[in-house]
Amino acid sequence: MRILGHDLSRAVLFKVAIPFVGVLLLAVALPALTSTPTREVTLVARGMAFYIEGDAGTPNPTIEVKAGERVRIVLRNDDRGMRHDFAVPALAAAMDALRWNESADVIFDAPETPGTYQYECRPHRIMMRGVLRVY
Ligand SMILES: [Cu+2]
Repeated sequence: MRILGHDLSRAVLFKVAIPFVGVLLLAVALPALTSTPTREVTLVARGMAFYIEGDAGTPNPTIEVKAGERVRIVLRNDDRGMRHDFAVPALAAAMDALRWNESADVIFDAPETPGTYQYECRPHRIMMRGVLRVY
């Protein structure tokens, strides 16, 4: 095989070129792997309120996250006939509105400074809102 005027044997190709491509792929994949969300919260929108999945007793619960961590919020809309979304306006985090039985996620980085931020369903923020607490 000739590449750029050099003869490359099959042996050179397998010993040099293929490992090189492997290292390149790893370099590309590594940032994506390290930015995996460290905090995942699954919410359900039901009866005009948010609930943590599996905890039907606490409407619009406080969501606690660590400063600087990557957060993934998954929302499932269990309200037939209603459209809901999830947003943290102060952090410019939002998803498109979901129809009944749809799910979506939004990924954002918690601020580096502890504090509290409002999360909400933008179409129903009077009823559907809670506190995102960054500690
Ligand atoms: Cu809503």
